[in-house]
Amino acid sequence: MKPTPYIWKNGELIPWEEAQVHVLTHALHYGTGVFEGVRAYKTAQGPAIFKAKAHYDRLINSGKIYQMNLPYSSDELIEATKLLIRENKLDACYIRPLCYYGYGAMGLHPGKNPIDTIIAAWEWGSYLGEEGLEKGIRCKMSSWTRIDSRILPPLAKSTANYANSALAKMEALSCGFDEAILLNLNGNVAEGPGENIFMIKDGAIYSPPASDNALLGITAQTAIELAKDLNIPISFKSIIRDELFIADELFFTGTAAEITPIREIDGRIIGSGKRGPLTEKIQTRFFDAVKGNMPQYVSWLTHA
Ligand code: PPE
Repeated sequence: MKPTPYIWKNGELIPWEEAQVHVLTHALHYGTGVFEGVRAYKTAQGPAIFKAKAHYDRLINSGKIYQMNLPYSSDELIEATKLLIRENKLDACYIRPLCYYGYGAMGLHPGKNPIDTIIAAWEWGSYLGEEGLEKGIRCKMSSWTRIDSRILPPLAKSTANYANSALAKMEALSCGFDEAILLNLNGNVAEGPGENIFMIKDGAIYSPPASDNALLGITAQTAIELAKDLNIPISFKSIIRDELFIADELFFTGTAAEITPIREIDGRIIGSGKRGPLTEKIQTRFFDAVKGNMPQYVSWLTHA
């Protein structure tokens, strides 16, 4: 990761190196933080934040689930993000907003500890590799189960949830795969450690519903809108592991992962073993839209 000049913290821009926390920060011990992952893309009119409002609204909702009253509104955080992109002179970047219980008292109840808010931005290329975007990636069915809403709320993008994701990711990589796929406690397909999953069968697209413990992904919602505009039928339904094995095409969506085809699971070749035609159609439109090349989707972009 290449440092940028500034990080936004609690209303001000501070030098990257000075954005430090105390070792007794509450969130560091107990995972009491909520965050977002956002991207800004290079467009002919300068850098544009993709679906900024949807991301910050989800951040506020993550806070709500954790009974954290975030100190800033979506609009204030969008303005802060624009300032950060401009002052860091970034054309395209990944943006990481985080609200966390800071330093104060120790003990599980965060009590009166401050809620600190930071936004960082840096250049981050393709999450699962350029080759992955084009040729598809190899996945492992995880031995870890996706968190359940009776254990940790999967719809909140909280730092605590990502211990589950990190375990799955580490296992997949140590077994020689690119990424993991997690089932939920009922044995239905949930999602990747940092991605929603989509399955294509006989010309129709399916994705697990939120009730199967998948995050309400903003890229997933975008893929749904793009598929609808292409007249491809798309719906939410519970999916079992076997259905993935015999799918025509599979792909992941995520802010970091963008739209990444899946070409193999545990040694089984998916479809033709390369990016499928419907995946490619949606992926192409996605990249055109985020770069501001499709007038019908410019409302998704907020220029910095
Ligand atoms: N599921 C999970 C568990 C998840 O973390 C993400 C985003 C998604 C689905 C896709 O959601 P969306 O970005 O709104 O389309 N994962 C973020 C963190 C990745 C990381 O490694 O850090 C991201 O993509 O920014």
